[in-house]
Parts: sequence; C-alpha cells; structure tokens
Amino acid sequence: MWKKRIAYSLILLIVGMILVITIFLQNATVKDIDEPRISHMADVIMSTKVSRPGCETTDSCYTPSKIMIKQGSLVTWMNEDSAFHTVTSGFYDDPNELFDSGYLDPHESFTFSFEDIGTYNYFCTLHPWMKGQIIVELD
Ligand SMILES: [Cu+2]
Repeated sequence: MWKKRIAYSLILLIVGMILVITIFLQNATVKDIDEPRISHMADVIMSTKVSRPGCETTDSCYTPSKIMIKQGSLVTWMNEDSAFHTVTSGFYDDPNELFDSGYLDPHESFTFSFEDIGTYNYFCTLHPWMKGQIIVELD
C-alpha cells in the first residue's frame, strides 16, 4: 500500500515539475518573439484589428496615415496585424498601379522608393476603409 502512495506522490511531483517547466518555457518563448516585433525599421505600421472597420474614424488604419518624406526616400510599411493587408497605390475604386505590395503576411514588410515629388494615395485591396498618403517633397 505505502509503495503505491510513494508511486503516486512521485508521479504528482513529476507532473508538477513538467507543468512548471512548460509554463517557464512558454513565457521565455513569448518574450523572445515579442522583442524583435518592435519594428524600428518601419515608417508606417498596420496595427492590430485594422482588418475590421473603425480605424478610419481615427485615421489610424495605417499609422501614421500621412507622412512627408524627401524625394528619393524609401518608405517601409510593416504589417503588425494578424491579418493580411496590402499597400496599393491610388484609391480603392481607382488604383493607379504605381506600387502594390500584394498580400502582406503578418509581420511582413513592404518598401517602396519615391523618386518623384507629389502626393501619393494608397489603400488596402482587402479592406476598403484603409487609406494612407505619402507626400514627397523636394530634397
Ligand atoms: Cu487591409
């Protein structure tokens, strides 16, 4: 009988240790993934939940939705959402085919070089409410 009790205690102890180790490892993994997600290289971010309407009311579908850059500068967009998005030039009902990222996976980025001055509108082909603007000034 006491042998059975010792066996049970040992099993409980081992299960407990496995649980503690699992939780510890999970936390460590989450931390490792989270840190590189902070994108210092991106100029414009597609943040979480912009795949649902609402961000347009605060002009935050692309953050920031409007940026000014010097002629010849690169602009990098980073998809920090868990859904696909695109960065497509023009308007939803009038794309102009100057640039198009195609479907950006979560945590994927897109970079475009603006060689000419002007105002460039862009949008997301999947979410018509997502709009942004790049203003390119003389260097
Ligand atoms: Cu989108």
